[in-house]
Amino acid sequence: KSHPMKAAADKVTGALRGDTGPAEGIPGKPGAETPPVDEPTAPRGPLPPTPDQGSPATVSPTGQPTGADPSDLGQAGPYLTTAQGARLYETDKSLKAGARGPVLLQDHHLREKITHFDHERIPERVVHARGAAAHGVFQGYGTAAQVSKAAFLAKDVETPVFVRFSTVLGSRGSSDTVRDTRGFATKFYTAQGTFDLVGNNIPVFFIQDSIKFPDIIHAGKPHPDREIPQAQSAHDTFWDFVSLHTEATHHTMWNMSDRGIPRSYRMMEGFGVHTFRLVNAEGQTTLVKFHWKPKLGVHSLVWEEAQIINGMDPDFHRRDLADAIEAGAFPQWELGIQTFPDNPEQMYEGIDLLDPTNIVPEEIAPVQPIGLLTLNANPTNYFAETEQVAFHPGHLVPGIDITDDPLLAGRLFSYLDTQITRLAGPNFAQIPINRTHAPVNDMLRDGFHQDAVHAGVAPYRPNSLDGGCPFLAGADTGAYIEVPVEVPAARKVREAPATFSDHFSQPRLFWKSLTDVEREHLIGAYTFELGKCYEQAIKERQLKVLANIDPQLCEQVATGLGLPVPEPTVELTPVTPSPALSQLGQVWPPDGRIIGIVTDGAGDLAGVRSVRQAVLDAGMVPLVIAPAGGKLDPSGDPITIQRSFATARSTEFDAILLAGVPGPGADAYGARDAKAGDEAARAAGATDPRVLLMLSEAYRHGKAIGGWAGADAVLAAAGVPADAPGVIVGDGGDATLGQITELLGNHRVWERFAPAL
Ligand code: HDD
Repeated sequence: KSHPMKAAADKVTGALRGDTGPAEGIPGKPGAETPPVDEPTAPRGPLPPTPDQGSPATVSPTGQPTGADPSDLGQAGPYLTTAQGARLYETDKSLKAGARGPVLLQDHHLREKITHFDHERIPERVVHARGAAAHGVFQGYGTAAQVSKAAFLAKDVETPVFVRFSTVLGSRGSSDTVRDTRGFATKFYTAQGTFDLVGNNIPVFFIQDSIKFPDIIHAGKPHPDREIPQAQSAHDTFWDFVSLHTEATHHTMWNMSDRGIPRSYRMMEGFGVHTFRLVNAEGQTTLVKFHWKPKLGVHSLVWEEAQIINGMDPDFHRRDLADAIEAGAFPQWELGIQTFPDNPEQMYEGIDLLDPTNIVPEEIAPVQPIGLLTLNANPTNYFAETEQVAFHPGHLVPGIDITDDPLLAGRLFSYLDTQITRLAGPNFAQIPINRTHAPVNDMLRDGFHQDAVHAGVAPYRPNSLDGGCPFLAGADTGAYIEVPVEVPAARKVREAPATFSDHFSQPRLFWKSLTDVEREHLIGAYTFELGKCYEQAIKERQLKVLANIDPQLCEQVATGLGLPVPEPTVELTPVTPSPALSQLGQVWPPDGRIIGIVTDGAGDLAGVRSVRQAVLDAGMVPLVIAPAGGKLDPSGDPITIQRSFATARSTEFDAILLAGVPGPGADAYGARDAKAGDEAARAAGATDPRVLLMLSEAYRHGKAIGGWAGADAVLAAAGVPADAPGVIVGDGGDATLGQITELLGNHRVWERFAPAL
């Protein structure tokens, strides 16, 4: 049978056989004629994947109907079978010699079931083990055409994507809201091959050279003796390392800032970190830094809130992402680039672009939008997709190339290497989530978990037996060709350039660019984390690092630790603040924010109904909270209760509305809440303590609070001044909600945090 490639290949076999010089007619070689692109790249075997790697959208996590094809469901047929397809008559009882007798070794079904189960887990990622992911689409704006020939960046081209967010330090089962860097890894399934942008929510990195990656990770992970603490940097080995290794100062500072505890994956920026090199159709190159800008704004938790959530809902970010997508509130980010001329020095305004501990302020190199990312589908199966997805910074497409950033170099080795252990062999590119959407025609063969049944006898090139050799592509036929950059004559050395040695002026720039509230949070974080260290010498050494950033920062942390304030050892050079580094000062849409509506379940149901509708109309998510679960007004026009007083906690809500909760002196307990222990409180006419806790926390965490119908008394009982900023006691639901919505534009009521600075 003639292989589809054969005709095209025959054209060149003659030229190739025994020929070592440039072959006539081979694309990419000088003077070559261009054959049709698809012929030499025709796929073989079971690849390529389905047109869309998206989930079949069969089963919704909450059981919503998804219009699934029954054949896509977990249980596809009427009979349970073994892995070999033999139908089973019993799966709950082992094969025994008599009902009370010993279990028989010949029970193949028992052994197959248990053996498979025994091997269900694979090693977790050595870093970024905990994550959550979603499918989506990227749409190019076409604005990058001048600087990159990448086809997926062209105007209106839609490219399927899979994005995985993660924490770095914790194990797979750790908590979402720990203080840590967040991974933001995007797989673009482009027509020219897969492009992975494997970034973080922090634009700089701890180290300037990948050879130090094991050091920083060993220091950040739990102590090797007791394996504590889990998923956090508040311990001796982390601070020991970063205080000794001052190039980590900038990244550490971002971790201690509000960026280390994002409110949601949907509300964080992403950064490619390294400087990349783009190349356009004319072969001209431009250096760039990639940025993801969230449409919902950049928001964070406050520290106490993050800690409460660790216990209340360790899956907070994972749930938030999945719920938003399921509700149709698709999160969006704009991809943007900062562009710099590709000069031989690779410096911009005195900033070394190859040093990954540097940012370039947006004020001197604006971020120019080049496309839109929309996440619109949850994974169908966590293991198959989120756990098995394998990213790699070396997955590049024509138009995007790398620079000589020494941190990137080691990454280009590490990601492929780590997957071979994690995904058990070299064939993980065949796992559905990792399959490229471009036709594949490689000569990689065999190995563990080989899924393809490759035909032919000649997986080598040149050959004459298997229909000839596949063509090599050229620039005009879509080949990935590395930019032929000049490598300056040099000596072989283990050295860093002198420009890599300023470790303090960029952290100072960050500090100076923050508002007072953000600085206060940063001081609090340093004080907390260093306060958790046992070794005095480590705290003192880190204070010396802080003294080299800013005297005020150092002094405040030293005061919190009860330690003397050291003198700086470097000159504190002045910096020009970059307002873009602050998370405050911009107004964002309230879309998708979560509003808790608290009711006693008996009072103002009309108010609950109307405010609930108004929240929905404003594009936000209302959650009705009542003393017990079920429905309000079950026999009339029922309202579903989403949270009871037992399951609700302030941390889940961006704002709280009191829609009729009796204050002290009234009977605060609905008839359904008849716990014996509450009798005394009921007799005293107290408001439910869980409602009071919710209000006092929301107040302390700077959240908007609204209410009517007796709200004053409840607020007073919770210690919330009714005339405090961001507390609105009105007489009607809609007007109050309008004011709350406005407050949410700033994310929190910042005036309530009274900075001591
Ligand atoms: Fe890395 C995973 C981001 C430096 C070695 N890294 C990993 C993930 C993200 C990043 C988001 C998770 C991917 C996923 O969701 O599957 N890493 C970064 C960024 C870095 C960085 C933004 C600096 C700019 N990483 C870095 C260095 C090395 C690694 C210097 C090693 C020399 N990273 C890995 C890894 C991981 C990984 C060991 C673990 C699991 C994986 O790759 O697939 O290869």
